[in-house]
Amino acid sequence: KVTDAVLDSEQEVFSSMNPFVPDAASVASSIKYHAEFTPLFSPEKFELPKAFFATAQSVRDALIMNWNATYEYYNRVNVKQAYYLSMEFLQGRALSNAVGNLGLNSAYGDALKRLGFDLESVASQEPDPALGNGGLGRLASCFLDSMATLNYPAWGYGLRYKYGLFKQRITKDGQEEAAEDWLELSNPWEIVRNDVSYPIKFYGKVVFGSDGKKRWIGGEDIVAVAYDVPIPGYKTKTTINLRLWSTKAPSEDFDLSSYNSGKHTEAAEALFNAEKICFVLYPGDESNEGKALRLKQQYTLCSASLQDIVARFETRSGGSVNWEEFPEKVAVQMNDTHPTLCIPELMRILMDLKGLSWEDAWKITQRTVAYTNHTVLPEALEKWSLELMEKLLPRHVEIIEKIDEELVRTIVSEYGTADPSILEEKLKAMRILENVELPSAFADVIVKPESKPVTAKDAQNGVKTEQEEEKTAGEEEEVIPEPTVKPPKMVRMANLAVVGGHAVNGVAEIHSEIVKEDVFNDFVQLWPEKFQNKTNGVTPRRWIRFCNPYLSDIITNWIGTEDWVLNTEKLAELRKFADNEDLQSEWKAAKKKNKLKVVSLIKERTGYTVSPDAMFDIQIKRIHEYKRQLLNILGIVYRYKKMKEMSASEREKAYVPRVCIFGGKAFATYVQAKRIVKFITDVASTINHDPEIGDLLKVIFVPDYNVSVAELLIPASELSQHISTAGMEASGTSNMKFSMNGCVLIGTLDGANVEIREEVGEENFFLFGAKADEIVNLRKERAEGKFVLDPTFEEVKKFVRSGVFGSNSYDELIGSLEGNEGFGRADYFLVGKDFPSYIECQGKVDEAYRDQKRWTRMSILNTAGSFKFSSDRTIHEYAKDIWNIKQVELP
Ligand code: 4GP
Repeated sequence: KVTDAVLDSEQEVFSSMNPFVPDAASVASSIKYHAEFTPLFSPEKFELPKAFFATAQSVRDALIMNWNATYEYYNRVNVKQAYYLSMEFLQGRALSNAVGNLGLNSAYGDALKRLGFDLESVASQEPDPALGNGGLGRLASCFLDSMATLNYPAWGYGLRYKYGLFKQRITKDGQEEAAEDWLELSNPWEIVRNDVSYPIKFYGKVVFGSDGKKRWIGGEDIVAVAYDVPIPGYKTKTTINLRLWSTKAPSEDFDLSSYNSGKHTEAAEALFNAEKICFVLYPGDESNEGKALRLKQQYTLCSASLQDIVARFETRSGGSVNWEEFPEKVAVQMNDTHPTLCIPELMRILMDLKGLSWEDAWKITQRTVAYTNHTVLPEALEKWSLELMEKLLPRHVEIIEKIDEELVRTIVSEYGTADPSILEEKLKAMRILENVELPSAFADVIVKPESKPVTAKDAQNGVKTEQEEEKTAGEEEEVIPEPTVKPPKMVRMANLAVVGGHAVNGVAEIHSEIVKEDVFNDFVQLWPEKFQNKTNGVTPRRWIRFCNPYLSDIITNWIGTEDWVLNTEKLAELRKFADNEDLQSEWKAAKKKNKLKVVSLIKERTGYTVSPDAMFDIQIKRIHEYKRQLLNILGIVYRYKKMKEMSASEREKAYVPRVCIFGGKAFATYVQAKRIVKFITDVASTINHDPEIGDLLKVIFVPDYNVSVAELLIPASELSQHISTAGMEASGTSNMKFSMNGCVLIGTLDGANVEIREEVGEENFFLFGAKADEIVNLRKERAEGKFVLDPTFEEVKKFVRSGVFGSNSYDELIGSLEGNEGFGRADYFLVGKDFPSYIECQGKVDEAYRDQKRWTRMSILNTAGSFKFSSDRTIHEYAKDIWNIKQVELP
C-alpha cells in the first residue's frame, strides 16, 4: 500500500520541478490575476468559462518557464533534435493533463475550491481541439507526451487549423457535419511568435540566377507564422514544443486603393487566399481547387518547418556551419506521406539557398528524413497530379524528376540484364513518376513491342509494319478509332518517401510484414536495411492515470508505488493478484463508478437511459467499411431477432444484458460510412423502444466522438471490438487503451491485436475470423460466388430487409454485402464470411461474462499484460533505431 512517505516524496519531486506555483494560495492568486489582467470576458462576472481560461493561463505561466529553460538548454548544449512532422495532432483537452504532469492537482484543486469552483468542472469547459482525424493524429499526440516525459529533445510540427475536423450531429437522417470553431474563445495554450515567420511560395517559375544557380521566382507569396504549444512531460521539467503554423498574406498584399475605390472583396483577396490554407484539416478534394489547397497545406507544413529547422541548425552552429553535420543534429520523421514534400524541399533549401551540390544535398537529406507508413489502403498512398504540382511547385518537380531519374538508373543497373519484362515491371512499380516517359537517357532500355522492326519472317506471316497499319486503318474509313485517354501523370508520394528516407517503418508487427511483403516489396529487395517495425503505443498518463483515477489508485495500492505510470512493466505485478478476492471487488467497484459516469453521458447526449449493470460493449473509431461497424451492428440485429423469437425467461437465460455503444465520425464525403451511421441509429431506435427487450439490449450511438468522450468511455468499457478485416488495420491504438483499462477485447488477428493477444494471453482475448493470409483467396472465391454463405447471414440480411427498422430497405448497405449490380465489389470486407464465427465468439463472451470471477480475472490480466503498449517504449525505439537521439535531462 502507498504510504504517506511515498506521496510526500512524489510531491517533493513535483515542487522541485516547479517552484513557480507551489501552493494553493499562490495558485489562487495567479488565477485571480489572470481573470483580471488577461481577460477574455467582461469584468463583472467570474463564471466557469472565465475560470477555465484564467486557470489555463496560470498553468501556462508555469509551462512557459519550463519551456524556456528547456529551449535554452538544448541551444546551449546543441543537442541532436528530432522533429515529428504531422498534418494531424489530436491533442485532446490540455488542462487536466498539464496539471497532472506538473503534479499540481492538489494545488489547483484547492485553489479553485477557494474561488468557488472544482477542478473537474473547470477542466470540462475546455474545447476539445480536433486537429486530427483519427489514429494517426492521436498517435502523434501520445508521442509528444512520451518525448517530453522521457526527456528526449524532440518537437512536433503541424498546422494550426482554424476549424477542427467537424462537429458531428446525429439527426433522423444520420450524420450531419458542422464547423467546429474551437478557437472561438481563443486558445489559452498557444503562444504566437510574431518574430518566427517564414515566406512560402506557390506557382511562379524557375530561372537561372547570375551565379548559375536555380532560382524560384514570381508566383504567390504567403507567410507562415509560428504558434507554440508547450508540451509538459510527466514528473520532469522538460517541456517540449508543438509548433503549429498559421498562414497569412504579407501585409503589403492588402490592396488599399482597391479597397478605397469600393472593391472590398478584391482588395482582401490575397488575405483570404493565404488564410484559407489553414481553415480546415483535409478540405474536400474532389475539385481541382480542393486538391490544390491540400497540396498547399502539405507544402506549407514542410517548407515552414524545414526553414525553421535549418535556421535553428545554423544558429546553434554559431559562426561555423558544417552542412555535413546536419543529420547529426537533426532527425525529421514524416508521419505518413503527407509531409513527403520535405524531401524535395530540403534538397531545394540545401542546393538553391545554401549552395550545396546535388550529391551532398542528397546524402544529407536521406540521412535526415524517415517515413512512417500508417495504412495499407491503396487510396491512402497519396498521389498528386504532376500537372498540378508542376504549376504549384515548379522547382520541386524538377528535383523530383531528378530523384526519379536516379532511381531509374539504380533499377536499370540492378535489373537491366534480367528479363526485360522484369525490368519493365520494376520500373512500373517503383518509379516516383507514374505514366511518365522514361528520362531520355534511358529511353531505349525497354524495347516496346510495337516499335519492334518487322522481320522477313513476320512479313511472311502477315505481320504489318506500323506504316502499313496506319495506311490500312486509313483505308477502312468506316472504323472510327476509339479516342485514347492517356492515363494521368502522377507523382507517387509513398515511393518518394521510401526512396528519399533512410528508414521506413510500419506500426505493428503484422503491418510491417505486409509493408515489406506487399506494399513496398520491390524496394525491400533493393534496400532491405531501410525497413523496420515500430509497434505503436499510447501514453499511460492520459490513458490510465488521468482518465481512470479510480483504477489508477487501485493499481498503485496493490503494486505499492506509482512508478508504473513511468515504468509500465510494473503493471505485470498485478498478475499475481488476478484471483485475489479483495482486488477483484475493488476492481469491479472502480469499473462500476466509471460506468455510472457513462450512464450520465449517454442520458445527456442521447436521451436514453441505460443500466450500469449491463455489460458495456464498445466500438469507437472512425466509421470505415474495413473497421466493420457493419459486422457489429448486424451481430446486434441477429441477437435481437433471436431474442424476439424467445419467451422472456428463455431470453434472460440465453443472453447477458448489454449496452452496445458506438462512436465515430464518418468522413463527410464517404457515403457508405454515413449509411452505416444511419443504419446503427435506426437499429438503436427500434431496439431501445422495444418494451419486450428492456435492459437486455440497448444500442447507443454517442454523437461527436472525440478524445474527451474516449476518456470517459474507455475506463467504463468491459468488452471492446477491434474487428477489422484481417490485414487492413495497420495497428489500432484504442485496442491498447482498452486493454490497459481492464477491458477484454474481441477481435480479428489484425494490427496490434496480434501482439496484445500474445501479451495478455490467448485465454483473455476473444478471437474470431479469417486470417490476413487467407483474405486474398477468400475475396477471389467470394467474387466468383464460390462459397456458400452461412444461413445465419442470409437470415440477418432478410430480417433487415423486412422493414423492422423502418421503411428504409438499406439496399445500398445490404447490396454491398451481396455484390448486387451497382453496389460495388461483393462484400470486399468479408462481413458475410466472418459473420458466423463472430456470432459464435459473441456467445463465448456472454458465457464468460456470466462468471464474474472469471471475467474480472480476464480484466485484471488485460491491464497487467498491456505494459508493452506504452508509447514510452515506442519512443525509446524510434530514438534508438531511427533518430539516433539521446535523453537529455535539464540541469
Ligand atoms: C491509422 C491506422 O488506421 C491505425 O490502424 C493506426 O493505429 C494509426 O494510424 C496509427 O498508426 N491511420 C490513419 C490514417 O489514421 O489516416 O492513415
